Amino acid sequence: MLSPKVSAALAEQVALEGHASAQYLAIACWMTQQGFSGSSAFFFRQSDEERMHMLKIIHYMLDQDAPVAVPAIEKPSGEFQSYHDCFQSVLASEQRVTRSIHELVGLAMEEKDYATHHFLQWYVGEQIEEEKQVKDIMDKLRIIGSDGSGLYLLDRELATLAAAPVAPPTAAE
Ligand code: OFO
Repeated sequence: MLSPKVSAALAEQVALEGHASAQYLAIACWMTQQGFSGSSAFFFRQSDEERMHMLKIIHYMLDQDAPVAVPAIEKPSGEFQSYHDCFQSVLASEQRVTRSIHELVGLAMEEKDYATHHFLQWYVGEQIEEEKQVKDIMDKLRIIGSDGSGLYLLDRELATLAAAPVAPPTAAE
């Protein structure tokens, strides 16, 4: 049984994961329009993955008999100045999600909700990986600068990352 505070905070997290999914979908569209087919595939996959993160929380709430209402999703930004700008917005989005997950973990501890605390550990680990992945790509972008051949090679590299399957959402790990 979840406390009303924890239920409300999980519902906000559902909306945030949904926003991240929509944001990555907008980036995938921009990448397609600019001819970056590998990066586009990468962001379509990232969008699917964020949707799975959203569904995983919904399944957890259902398993805990908590009330679930599908929230409105904040409109994503569709305006990007450059390839680099897309990754700046991805890093900002991931850092926002990380802060929110950490606040949720703090709330679960305050409420002595050990089940939710345990459930959230998966997200803590996931955010460490996702932030590292974005920072690694941004490091490469710093080296590449505005070199077209470098961007071409990075785009091909992201195509290989896009090939990994997205795990289905199950509440328990
Ligand atoms: Fe990387 O945002 Fe989901 O958890």
